Amino acid sequence: MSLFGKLKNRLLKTSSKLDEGLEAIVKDATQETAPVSPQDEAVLPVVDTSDEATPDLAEPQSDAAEPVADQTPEPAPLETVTPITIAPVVDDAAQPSKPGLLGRMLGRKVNPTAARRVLDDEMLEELEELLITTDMGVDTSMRVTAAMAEGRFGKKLSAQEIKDLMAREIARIMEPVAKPLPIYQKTPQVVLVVGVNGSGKTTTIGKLASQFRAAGKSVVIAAGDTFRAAAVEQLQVWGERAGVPVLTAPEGSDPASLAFDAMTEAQNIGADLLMIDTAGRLQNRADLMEELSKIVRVIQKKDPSAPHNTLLVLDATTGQNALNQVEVFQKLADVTGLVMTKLDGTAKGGVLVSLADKFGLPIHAIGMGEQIDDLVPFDPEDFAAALMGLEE
Ligand SMILES: Nc1nc2c(ncn2[C@@H]2O[C@H](COP(=O)(O)OP(=O)(O)O)[C@@H](O)[C@H]2O)c(=O)[nH]1
Ligand SMILES: [Mg+2]
Repeated sequence: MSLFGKLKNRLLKTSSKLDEGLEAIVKDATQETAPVSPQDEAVLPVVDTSDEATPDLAEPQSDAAEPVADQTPEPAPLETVTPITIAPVVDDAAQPSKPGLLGRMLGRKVNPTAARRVLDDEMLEELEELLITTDMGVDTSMRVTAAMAEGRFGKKLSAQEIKDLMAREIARIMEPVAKPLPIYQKTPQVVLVVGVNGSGKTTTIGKLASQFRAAGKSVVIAAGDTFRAAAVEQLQVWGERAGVPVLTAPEGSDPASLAFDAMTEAQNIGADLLMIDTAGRLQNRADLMEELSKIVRVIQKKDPSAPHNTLLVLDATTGQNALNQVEVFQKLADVTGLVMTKLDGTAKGGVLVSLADKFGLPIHAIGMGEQIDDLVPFDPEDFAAALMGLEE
């Protein structure tokens, strides 16, 4: 299955919620207002795909090669390495260079028989509320609806056209943050992984380690969540599967000293990447901050430029709460990028749009399930199209 197909299937909960809501909004008024006459449709080339719609979306996406220079200025990014080691190579090969998925979708013919409703304030408000139900947040929902309404007030729109227009705006919002995890020349590249308990840190490390390993990188994992024996075992399973050494310490021992040992080991064996798992208990912020900064301090004894990435892992099922978590973790650590997990099976997928809009932090990958392949690179067009339930 294509990556888009998979994404679309997994985002079904959010997209079908949007779908049903949209149909209801459009249908509602079709019943109230007079039936659409054929002339009405003819005058309304609402989905103006030809010129306006495509250019910005169809532009070649140079994200893959783009360094995150503004986030982490010190280490020089490798310009030759395509840092989408997290992208399943097979799927890419199956899809010849995409001339903008959305662009192609928006080029569809307008369906003259579809139910339509005149775009007015009331409908805008209903659309806004619909987006809010997917946890897109008030501000972002308003931004999306306002943008889609621009120049279309008083015109009749079908649910399909609204979806297309919204997808376009969502993709536009997310474009700037879609950046794969950058790979730096400096090795071992240290990736510190933070986030609340249960957000998916350990799983994400396992998936990333496997994918990096499959891409020929040597990886070392430090099982820094020493509070939970289960977390250590979980990582060991992933490590075994991927052939990646997992450094562990006895339950309850100091994660910083484990991180230091892991750094030493990674340097000794010339590893490309060191991924450090951490505990995510938030009951006591001061404790957590102290623990994270201690880890940072000790690895900086070995490499002052480390950690090169601090990934914040967020659970999509927590909805708008993810925004608070970003704020909190930005205070605790120098967050350089996000991974959002559990987008499969949640109706709250809109939260990712909200995050992109509000923080502008790079989104490196998204988790769509519990298997290795279920961590996929973040593609704004695919995501927007899948979120809105567009068909290719
Ligand atoms: N459905 C789904 N489950 C996930 C995903 N990522 C992690 N999980 C599950 O979420 C639970 C918590 O994950 P874990 O990695 O232990 O979280 P941690 O406490 O942050 O280390 C586990 O049962 C994982 O299998 C995802 O993308 N989709
Ligand atoms: Mg864990």
